[in-house]
Amino acid sequence: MTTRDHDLARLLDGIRAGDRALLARAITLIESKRADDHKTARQLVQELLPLTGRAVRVGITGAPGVGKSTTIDALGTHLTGRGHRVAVLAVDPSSARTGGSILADKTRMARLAADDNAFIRPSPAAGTLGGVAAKTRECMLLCEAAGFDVILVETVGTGQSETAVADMTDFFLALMLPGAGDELQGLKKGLVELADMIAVNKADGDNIPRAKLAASQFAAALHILSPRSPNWSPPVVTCSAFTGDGIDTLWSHILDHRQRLTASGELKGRRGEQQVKWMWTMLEERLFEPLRSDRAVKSALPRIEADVAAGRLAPSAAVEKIAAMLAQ
Ligand SMILES: Nc1nc2c(ncn2[C@@H]2O[C@H](COP(=O)(O)OP(=O)(O)OP(=O)(O)O)[C@@H](O)[C@H]2O)c(=O)[nH]1
Ligand SMILES: [Mg+2]
Repeated sequence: MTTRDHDLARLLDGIRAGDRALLARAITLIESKRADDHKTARQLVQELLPLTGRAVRVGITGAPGVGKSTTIDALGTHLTGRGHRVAVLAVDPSSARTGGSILADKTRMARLAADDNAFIRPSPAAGTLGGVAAKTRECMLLCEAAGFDVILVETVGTGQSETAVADMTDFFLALMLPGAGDELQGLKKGLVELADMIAVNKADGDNIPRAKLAASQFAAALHILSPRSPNWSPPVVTCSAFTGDGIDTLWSHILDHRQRLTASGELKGRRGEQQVKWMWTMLEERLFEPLRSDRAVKSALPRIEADVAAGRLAPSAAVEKIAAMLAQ
């Protein structure tokens, strides 16, 4: 047995036993940029695949500062209190996520961070969205294999990362602020097509009437748009991550959704489609890899781009040139 095989066996055993330290180490392997680690990471995911798929996967989005992390802390703690094991992951491709903001996340999720039945993993360091999302998805599988039965994935409210997270979760929750009337704050068509529930957060103190007003406006707006699923009309609720009001209702809607989509077979279909999409995303990443790693191509690209921009080189000729370099 090589050292690598030995490491793999140790990680597999550790994850199966629900060991969070070894889970964290396995995730580091998944996020590694070293080619030889990739192979071990693939083996790890493949081996653990039979233990995955049973968790409730929830994506949570919303504008910066809307209270995603605080809500995750409240919801997660509510769930661990009921015997669940909760893993929190993040997708943030802009992620020049510094130590500072990771620390900020841990303080926003102070209760969960100290909870033995929770596991928090910040977004992998910057990469392409496809890359970051693929890694998050693999982390999710490892967490499931380690016995976490609820996965909460936080993402910033930008269109592309929202789609990526909706593509890896069963339920997509959009958080909003009580400031009603502000052109229905980013209630963009795209988001409505993804959201399985809208929750107006910070419904506490003086905010309560404004939160209720916002909720009724969102409900009216949703009414005229066609929902994501034929089996589910997205509810609009209010909550407060501070007081905990409405947090249990979030969960009961998630369970209700799960029950209906399971009964209709839609959940199974959704997950199947997600698997296929995931395959394509990984294939694209894989095919693009030589472009990013081939030294000759990398050093030639700026010049080629400049030539194309200046009209000295036709785009089609540039493609030929690059393809020829890659084929060498
Ligand atoms: N009044 C009130 N404030 C809240 C509530 N939830 C969060 N906040 C505050 O809102 C601010 C942002 O909270 P976060 O949980 O960090 O928000 P976020 O959406 O995760 O922010 P980013 O990750 O930076 O996009 C913090 O100061 C929180 O204390 C709430 O329910 N009520
Ligand atoms: Mg946050």
